[in-house]
Amino acid sequence: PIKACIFDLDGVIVNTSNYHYLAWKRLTNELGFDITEADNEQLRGVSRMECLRIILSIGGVSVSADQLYDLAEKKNNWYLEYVQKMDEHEILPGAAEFIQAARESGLKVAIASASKNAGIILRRVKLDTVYDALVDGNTVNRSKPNPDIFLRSARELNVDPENCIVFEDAISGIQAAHNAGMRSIGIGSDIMLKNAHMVVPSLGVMSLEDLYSLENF
Ligand code: B16
Ligand code: MG
Repeated sequence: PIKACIFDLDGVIVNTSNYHYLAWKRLTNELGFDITEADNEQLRGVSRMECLRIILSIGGVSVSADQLYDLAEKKNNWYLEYVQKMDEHEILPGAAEFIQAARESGLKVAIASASKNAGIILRRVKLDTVYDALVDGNTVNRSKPNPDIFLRSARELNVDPENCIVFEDAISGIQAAHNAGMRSIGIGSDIMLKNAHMVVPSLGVMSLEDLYSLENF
């Protein structure tokens, strides 16, 4: 039986990826190169330091370990300026309603995000009271496709992995869910997320009935 839903944050509940993009772009411009939106797609669900490594390799730039840390902090400060301006209007269509419906039907809810800023974002959009557990980049080190973040979520909810459904927009996140022994629902393009058990363009078109149709998988 399905007992819990685990939601990724960026790309599933809010679109912070655009703010990550603007902040990374600013950093690369300072370093003398540029990144495209296609480059930004590679950064979905990837931890901050790993994103920085990917970006520097795109620009063919190498820096010392100290500089690496400073650059990541600089980007994060810019990113946080955008986040501070967020409010509940930035919740993706249907996300708040679906989470509430899931809870009302007795399912547990966790948010599992690679972001170290997940708590701040959830407060900004007023979704900080809708979950039973939050596992983020401050709690878990190994990033998706490693299953740690989802296994930790299941443990905090006191639900077995096989009874959890993961909602993810990143290929590595779908893989992490499967590595955790969980079923997955991809949010986005069904071509890109073809490995998921089900794909929907957004939570706005997802019903509890659709969710329970995964019981037999
Ligand atoms: P931070 P998610 C991820 O969020 C983003 O998709 C990814 O682009 C970002 O680098 C990562 O969080 C870390 O974010 O710099 O705020 O710690 O999709 O796992 O909710
Ligand atoms: Mg995501």
